[in-house]
Amino acid sequence: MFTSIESFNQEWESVSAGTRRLLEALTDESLSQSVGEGFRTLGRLAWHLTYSPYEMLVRTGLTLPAPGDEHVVPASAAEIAAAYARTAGEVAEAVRGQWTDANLTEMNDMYGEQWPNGLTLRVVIQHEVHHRGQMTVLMRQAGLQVPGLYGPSREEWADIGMEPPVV
Ligand code: NI
Repeated sequence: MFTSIESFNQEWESVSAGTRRLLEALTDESLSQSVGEGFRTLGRLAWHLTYSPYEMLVRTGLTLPAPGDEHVVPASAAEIAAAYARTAGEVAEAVRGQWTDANLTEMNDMYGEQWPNGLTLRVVIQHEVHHRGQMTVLMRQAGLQVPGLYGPSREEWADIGMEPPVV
C-alpha cells in the first residue's frame, strides 16, 4: 500500500501515461474484439479500466467527476482515450488536493472489507495493469500494434536495432 501521496503520484503519472498510450492505439473497429462470445470486448475492457478509478475512489470519500455512464461504452476509441486522460488527471488532482499522507491509513468500506486508503490506491493501479494485460492480447488479435509498457513491444525491439526475444 502507499504511505505517501508523493509516491502514489509518481507511480500514477507513469502508469497512466502508459495506459494513455495503450488507449490511443485502439481503433473504433477493434473495440468489438473479444476472446469469444459472451466475453468482455476490448471496448468494454477499455471503458471498465477508464471508469474504475472513479468507481473505487468515490468509495473512500474522495470527490471527483464520473467519466461517463459505467454501462454505456463509447463507440469511439478516441472518446474513450480522451475520457481516460481526463480521469487520470482528475484522480491525481483529487488525491493531491483532498488528502495528506495521514489520510492513507484511514479505513473505508471497500466491497464489504475494510481497506486503508493507501491500499485502495495500490489496487487502483494493479487493477488497471491487470486489464491492460488482457487488452494487449485482444489488440494483437484485432491486428493492432501495441506500445511497450514494461519494456519494448515486438515492433519496438526492431526500432532499437534488436531481435525480439522469442524464448
Ligand atoms: Ni476489473
